[in-house]
Amino acid sequence: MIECWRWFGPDDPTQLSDLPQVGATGVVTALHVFAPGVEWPRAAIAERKAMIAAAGLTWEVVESLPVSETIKTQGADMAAHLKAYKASLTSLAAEGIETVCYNFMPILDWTRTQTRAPQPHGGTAMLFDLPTFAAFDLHILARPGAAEDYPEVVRVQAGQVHAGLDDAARQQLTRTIIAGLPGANDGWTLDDVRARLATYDGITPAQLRQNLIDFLGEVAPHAQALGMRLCCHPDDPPFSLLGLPRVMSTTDDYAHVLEAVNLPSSGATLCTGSMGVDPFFDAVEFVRRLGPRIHFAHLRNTKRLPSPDPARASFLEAPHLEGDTDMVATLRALMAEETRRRAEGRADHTIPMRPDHGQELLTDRTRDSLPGYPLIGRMRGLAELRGIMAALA
Ligand code: DNO
Repeated sequence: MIECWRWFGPDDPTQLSDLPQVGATGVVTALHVFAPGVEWPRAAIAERKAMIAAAGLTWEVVESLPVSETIKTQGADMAAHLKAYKASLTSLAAEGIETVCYNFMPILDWTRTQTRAPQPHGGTAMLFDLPTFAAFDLHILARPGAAEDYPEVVRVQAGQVHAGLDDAARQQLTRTIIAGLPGANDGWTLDDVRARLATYDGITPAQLRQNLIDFLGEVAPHAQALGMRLCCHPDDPPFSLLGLPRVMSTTDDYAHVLEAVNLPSSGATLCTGSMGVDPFFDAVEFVRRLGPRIHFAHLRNTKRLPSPDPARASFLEAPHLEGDTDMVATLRALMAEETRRRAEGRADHTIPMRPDHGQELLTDRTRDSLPGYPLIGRMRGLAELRGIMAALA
């Protein structure tokens, strides 16, 4: 595996020059200043690449080259956005960057209800609590029709959660859900979300899946010709939120889309944390079925918590070896896939991975860090994963 680290660019509180000490050789980053739908200029890509190379590291994966809402909904400017997407791919390929992660989640990217929940060991972890999310949806966003999306027991608990929130707590929850997570929709307001929700009126899961297939039908052949690998990140969490369709939540979802656009350049990001929230998800089976098309791995762990809705779990971001995913079995499967690729003579036999997220531990709590992306917590995760990889090798 190529051991990578997500770095958010020059504003990231962790410096590139720190990364050789954490043990990573590869960098996962994006040009976050460009809005979805805007072409990334080749000069800006080259500048970022040089910055990374100057620290003795390699830019292994773009995460993300975001797919605009216009593309997801097939809105009016779609042709221009697709053109920009392909142009960005062309420039990335020209700079030698071949792996590009994206997601197809409507409106909200990854979602949590608490970013720093105190843990018994003294550090903090991120949390998704379904009744708290429902309190936001039903009582803060006050989305029309939201009540139909929750069983009564969830509505009752959501009412109790909401009654216990003061103004500051309501604002905090709103920020956490819609505007607070790195790489997501920094800075949206409730009204922005309401306006965007309206653009999904009438878009069923089947339609959104078709839109994803249409998007890939356009960009995957282009990526293939450039020798690139696109890898779709799963829905996080792997179920519908705010009444929106989500279509990349299960292994079957991936199998369907990768079959529909059956090119090596159309691949998957295996994210054990996102998909592992689903009690039926089996990471080893994912690798067995889709191994040749896995272009990137996010290794992190989640622990399901009791939830009043059996179809939508609450969960905690666990230490990397302590959640519901069997990390040893997952790495064994991924490393077997690498061996298979080597035997086949594939140039991309080594799969980039990164320790995804981490709990805030020790000095993380006194440093500035982005939610989910603390230095020490992720470094602990990477160290544990490296230990497993060394033992398996
Ligand atoms: C959260 C991340 C996501 C991910 C995007 C990929 O930490 O895993 O923000 O980067 O969904 O497009």
